[in-house]
Amino acid sequence: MEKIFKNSKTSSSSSSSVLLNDQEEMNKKIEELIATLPVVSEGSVPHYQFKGCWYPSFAIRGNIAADLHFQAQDSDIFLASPPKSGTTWMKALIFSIVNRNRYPPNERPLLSTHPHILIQFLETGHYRNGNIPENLDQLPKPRLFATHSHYASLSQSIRHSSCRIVYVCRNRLDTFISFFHFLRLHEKNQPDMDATYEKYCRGIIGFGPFWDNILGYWQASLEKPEKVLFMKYEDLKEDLVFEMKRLADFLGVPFSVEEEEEGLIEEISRLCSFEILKNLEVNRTHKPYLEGGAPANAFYRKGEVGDFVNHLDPSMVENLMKITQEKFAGSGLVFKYSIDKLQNS
Ligand code: PAP
Repeated sequence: MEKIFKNSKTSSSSSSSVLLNDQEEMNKKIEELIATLPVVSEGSVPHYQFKGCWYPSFAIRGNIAADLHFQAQDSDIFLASPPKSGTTWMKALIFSIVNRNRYPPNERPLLSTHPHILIQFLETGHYRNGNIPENLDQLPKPRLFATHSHYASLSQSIRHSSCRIVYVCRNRLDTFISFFHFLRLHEKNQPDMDATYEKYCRGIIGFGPFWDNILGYWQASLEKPEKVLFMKYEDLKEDLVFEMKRLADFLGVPFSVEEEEEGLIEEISRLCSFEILKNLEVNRTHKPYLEGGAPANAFYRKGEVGDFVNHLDPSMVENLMKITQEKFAGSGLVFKYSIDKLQNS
């Protein structure tokens, strides 16, 4: 079991109300703050706890920088998700829905650009390594961003502006298996299934604990449905057209009757499908999609609901189901573990 170290210099893990615009000052502030955070150093990379969320070392500086610098605009759209929950798919869908009238079908940017480039993460993209980006104001409106952070750890301007947040999550068993395979694909030291599972169940995993990640957005979606749309991977798999209409309505760009009749929803859903995206040249390569990022093809594995049965033994399934049920008790949250049998929990 890992030791969690807490530096006792200060307990400052809250965001500053003063925005930092100077890179040198930013670097100093980040290092000062990091020195105060609880850290778990065992495993593939150290994890730091900031505002209740565990950040892998490659994301913590970017997250703090975004927290101290990013200013949301009312028209911004955020995609939030725990890792391995359908982020890549939702990036493709959101980008395509919002920009559907900007490009003819054969010039859709998705055909030549990785979804993770079209909508970049704040913490590992725009603010990568704590760098202050220069071009945020020049991004086309609405600006599209992504984050794996918890709702409670989003900067105040994101939570309190009128920007919209789409949240996608997935049943915990498939998410775990997807995560484990992702680590196996690109970690130098091959991860051990039991050790990874144990950390996952304790919540000390990138952007975990998963229950806080999910419950924060679930609660926000119930309190502010005009601000947070809560979606599930399994629902997308089951009825994509229905979910795409729900998404477009929420984003304020509903599909018109003419668009529906022309088959535009089906055209976009096909373009964003696992089979099409996975086989595009830009997504097939083993090269990182972004300098220092994971290989472009690591985001497409099987894309199925229920694959966990092929990898987890029954006691692991039972234990994770039990944790999920306990953590989500009373919330009204239910997940599907198999599309065919509609087995809920
Ligand atoms: P990220 O958090 O690192 O960005 P994310 O995209 O959320 O990863 O999750 C990857 C999972 O989504 C993979 O699931 P699997 O390991 O169980 O196969 C990946 O295959 C799946 N995925 C990616 N694109 C699609 C898509 N277009 N349709 C359905 N599933 C997809």
